[in-house]
Amino acid sequence: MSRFKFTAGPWNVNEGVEAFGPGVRPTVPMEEKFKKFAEVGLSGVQFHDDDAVPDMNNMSEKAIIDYAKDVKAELDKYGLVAEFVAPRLWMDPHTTDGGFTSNSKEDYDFAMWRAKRSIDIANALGAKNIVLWLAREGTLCAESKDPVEKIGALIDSINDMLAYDDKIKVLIESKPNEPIDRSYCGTIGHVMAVSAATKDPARVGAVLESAHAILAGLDPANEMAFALKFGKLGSVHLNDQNGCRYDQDKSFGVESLRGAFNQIKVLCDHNYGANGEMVGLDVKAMRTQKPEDQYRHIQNSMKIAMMLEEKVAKFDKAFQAKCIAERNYEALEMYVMELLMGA
Ligand code: GLO
Ligand code: MG
Repeated sequence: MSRFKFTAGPWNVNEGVEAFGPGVRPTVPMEEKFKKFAEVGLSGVQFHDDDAVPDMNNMSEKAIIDYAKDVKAELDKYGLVAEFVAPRLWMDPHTTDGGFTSNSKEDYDFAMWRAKRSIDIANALGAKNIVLWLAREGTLCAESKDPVEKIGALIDSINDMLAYDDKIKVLIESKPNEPIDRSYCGTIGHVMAVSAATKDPARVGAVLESAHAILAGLDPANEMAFALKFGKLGSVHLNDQNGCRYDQDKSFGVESLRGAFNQIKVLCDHNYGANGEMVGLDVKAMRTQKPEDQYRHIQNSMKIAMMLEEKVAKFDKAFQAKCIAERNYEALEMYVMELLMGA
């Protein structure tokens, strides 16, 4: 049994499309994903706005809400909750140059329309959070935008979301690059600063994804800790990453077991989840994986997280205190290694 409630997004079960090759697995219908998510032990689902309401660009505001209500009924059927809704502002032609920081007023308005519809969809699904993964908010050509002005535009857009709904929380998912070259919210520190500059900082928090911290050259557990200190860690995307390259979304813990242990440790030590926060697994199956067993990466990630929870429960705090008192960090480090290796 875990202390955490785990979630994943429909995009975490996919066809295996990448930049150098097409899909290799058949598309799985949404309801089938819900059914499987429940079977493998997830508590909830994370959504992009158009995962929930695929044709939303061509629908009225009322039709979007009605459609989302039907999705909610399907979630109920499988005993799942909706964790968040994220406007997918990286696929549409209107967001080629970003949305909230686009140089085009029309594109900015489109992004705001999607953000507000995301809030409507979140309310229909019973989700308390909007997630902003700011995929294209930044530059491909550094001189194409005034970064000071654009960070202001991002803050304005969040203020507009907060004004649209007086309960919704906005969580920014930091990432330093990809698909954009230079992003405006690369780390948790950036997210905290943006949060503090909004009209209601208590409703603007962060999502920390392990791989994104590694891409920024930072330690995921330390990044989580930073947001936890400010009471602003609204969600996490656990996964793993083999160094600084494209965003890999590997199963949690498969590259750095000690790094993964420290993520679970900081979450446990600081009672993450006590206010309803969930643990998202933003993991991708290898392209080699066959459709018959294409939920395995989610199951593995959850299992590793739970095994690490047990390691955290076993962690000998008295021995840690002794090592700290004697300033014998070599002994403490070896203790952690033995704990993880089962020696
Ligand atoms: C990609 C992100 C992405 C988001 C998701 C939710 O790098 O991690 O998977 O988490 O779109 O907004
Ligand atoms: Mg993510």
